Amino acid sequence: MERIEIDTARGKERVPPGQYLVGDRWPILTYGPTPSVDLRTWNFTICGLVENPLTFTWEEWNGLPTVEVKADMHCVTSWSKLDNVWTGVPARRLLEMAEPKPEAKFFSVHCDGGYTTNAPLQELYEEDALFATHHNGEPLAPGHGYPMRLVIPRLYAWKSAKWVRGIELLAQDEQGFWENNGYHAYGDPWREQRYSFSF
Ligand SMILES: Nc1nc2c(c(=O)[nH]1)N[C@H]1C(S)=C(S)[C@@H](COP(=O)(O)O)O[C@H]1N2
Ligand SMILES: [Mo]
Repeated sequence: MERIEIDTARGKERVPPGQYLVGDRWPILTYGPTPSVDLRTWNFTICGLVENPLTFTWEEWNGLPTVEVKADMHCVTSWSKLDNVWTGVPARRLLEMAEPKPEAKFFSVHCDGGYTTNAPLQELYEEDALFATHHNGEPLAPGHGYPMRLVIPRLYAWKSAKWVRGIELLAQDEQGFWENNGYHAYGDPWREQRYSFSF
């Protein structure tokens, strides 16, 4: 397995402005109830502007190559959790298999429970973006996204969708749940892109 240790801050100050550290604690931040997931019917799809739309069963998903990524996590509500070790499928490997069309510039994420989020497609090519099944060597707890979540460490954690079931590649940006409710479309913690309005 490939192992990547990420300087999430990319040489900038490690903890972004306005954030505090939670130490070993790991808050659960979910809008609505924790969905219960049945692995026998679970699948994951990649669709939209791709040459090869793909669907994986849980068994197929577990046959894909994995990576281990050590990275920090920053929630827009101001907590940060450092040095998380995530294990899962590198997002860029998935894109290689699906072959995005040239006009694909954004993606939208769909989750059990109806949550959605969005970002530029470029974010999924970053070496630390992955679809994770494990955190610090343990399968994800139900509240943290079991069986699988997206992790995009360089953006605020609302982009790291839990219980993820699919991504759709798009030519135009399509706002997700929090983006439609006042959060920033992009969400860079070092630029404090918390909200799409200013006070
Ligand atoms: N499906 C789904 N994913 C989600 C959320 C959610 O409400 N539903 N909350 C987001 C927010 S706001 C944050 S900060 C992180 C928190 O992840 P955690 O609960 O594992 O700490 O999950 C993100 N992913
Ligand atoms: Mo959050």
